[in-house]
Amino acid sequence: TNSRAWWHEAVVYQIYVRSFADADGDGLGDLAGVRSRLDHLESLGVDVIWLTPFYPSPMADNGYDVSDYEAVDPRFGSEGDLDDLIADIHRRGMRVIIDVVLNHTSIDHPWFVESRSTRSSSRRDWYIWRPPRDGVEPGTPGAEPTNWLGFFAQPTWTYDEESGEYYLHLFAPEQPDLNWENQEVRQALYAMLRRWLARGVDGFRLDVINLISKRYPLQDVPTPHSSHYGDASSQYTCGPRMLEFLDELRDQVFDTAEKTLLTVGEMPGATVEDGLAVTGGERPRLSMIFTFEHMDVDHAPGWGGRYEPRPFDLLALKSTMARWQEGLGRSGWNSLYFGNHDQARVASRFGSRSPAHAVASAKMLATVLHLHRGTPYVYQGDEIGMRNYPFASIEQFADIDAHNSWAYGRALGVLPERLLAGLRQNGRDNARTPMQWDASEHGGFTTGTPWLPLNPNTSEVNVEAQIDDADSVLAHYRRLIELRHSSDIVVFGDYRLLARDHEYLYAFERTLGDERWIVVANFSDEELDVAAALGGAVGAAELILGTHHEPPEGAVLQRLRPWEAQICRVL
Ligand code: TEU
Repeated sequence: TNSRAWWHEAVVYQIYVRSFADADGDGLGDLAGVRSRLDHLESLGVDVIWLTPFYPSPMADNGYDVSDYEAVDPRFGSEGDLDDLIADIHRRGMRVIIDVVLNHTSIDHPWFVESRSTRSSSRRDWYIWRPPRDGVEPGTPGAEPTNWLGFFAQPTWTYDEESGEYYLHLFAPEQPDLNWENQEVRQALYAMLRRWLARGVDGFRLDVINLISKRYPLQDVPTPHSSHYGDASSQYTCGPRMLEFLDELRDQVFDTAEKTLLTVGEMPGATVEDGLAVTGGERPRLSMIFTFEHMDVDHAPGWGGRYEPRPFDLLALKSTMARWQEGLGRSGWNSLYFGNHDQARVASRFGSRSPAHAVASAKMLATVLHLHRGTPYVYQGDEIGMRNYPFASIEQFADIDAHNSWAYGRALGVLPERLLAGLRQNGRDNARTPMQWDASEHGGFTTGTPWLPLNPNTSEVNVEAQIDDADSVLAHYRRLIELRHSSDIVVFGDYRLLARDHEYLYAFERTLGDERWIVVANFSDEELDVAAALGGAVGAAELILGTHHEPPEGAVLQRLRPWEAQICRVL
């Protein structure tokens, strides 16, 4: 590991601002709401708060379509609210990182408005414009400059009739990609980031930062026979100039800060080698990255697989986690997450199907995650065991990705029941229903009408019900965070996966100097014989922290009750 930085030991809490707490009663979370709930975060013990985009935006993608990088959308509050929030977070000894979307802007961003105004605009080249394909009527299917399918199940090109060209957008048409080849674009972004540093933020979460370098010349990709458009990820994932651009970012922005920053790059499709190149070496480019492999273990392979759910595969989860732990072990650094605003709730994905085990499995999943080597991220609501929403029809979804994927699937002839099943299981809105603070009608989230309904389980699953309960999921999260803060081995210990081929047991060891810890977790509704699974030889051990209130009968590392986890020190 490169030299010790504060963020190695930190735990980050992700706030999806529109769903966290609504102070003004318009049904949408806001910055004043976040400020009113800082007690919760402080008592949880987290070190860093990550705020998802609060900037002015037409909200085609809930704020990931930014029309002004340096202001606050009035729906989320005022400039003053933001400064007050940053000051309060700092006063409480926590840090704050903001979510910056550098791959694309909104179509309403002044840069794009100018770029699209005329072909000779001085900002034309700030985005990626191409003429229609020869011999096909512009604006009709097949006339796109390349046959790429975008992230939200749409072609990646939109025709601008006025100027007679197409612009590229890997996400929604409302999210045109910036042209990072143009150095004025890069300089404008760096200057903007430096101004945020001056405003006191402690780092950045960099949205899809590994998609900024496209492979030129842009070209067609193979297509499946069912479609005109194909997976083009090879054309822009960790592209040829990515490392060079990240070097610039580090040299011209991050390294100019007066403090050590936490920088975390979101990198769908990144490999372990990419992760090492970015977070390892003498001068790491970013503190850490978000990888996606472990989030695909219950998806069908390939493009769009997330809405063709597969049963959870523990063997796949263990081996992908271990590969990243080992791969980034010596030089790089991992981020650890099982959920965010783009993923279904982990308790519903990897936990027990049986309500009797809901609490145990939420605690167990947290135990497994937090005992890996890396910086853990807690997604809002996971600390109380929030679960998926029981969506019953496509109309109940708000997410652009849900609606586009539905339309795309219907056009290909996929049955509605199948599409709905996929969206119910893995749709992003599962994680976007409002935070459950108490058992009142709207969960204490808002006095108005929430933009997405509260999960009907709010009456049982909420912060108020858990806050004084030592057996709660919340109390267990507090203990896990405290454990990390008080034990170097949790932060820096080496990692080794045990019982790799066991179907229900997740077991690993952490070692630091003479110290050796073993973590075991039972991913099943049945009792599990750990001693047999580990092949006996562990020796005497003591329990440091377990998920279950009643201590294990007899010695630790012997039997695990359903969804039990034990963290043990080998004596
Ligand atoms: O996500 C990018 C991303 O790769 C996915 O998680 C994406 O949401 C998924 O593949 C869609 O099926 C980031 C943000 O976290 C996400 O909320 C934004 O929608 C996206 O970038 C565009 O800015």
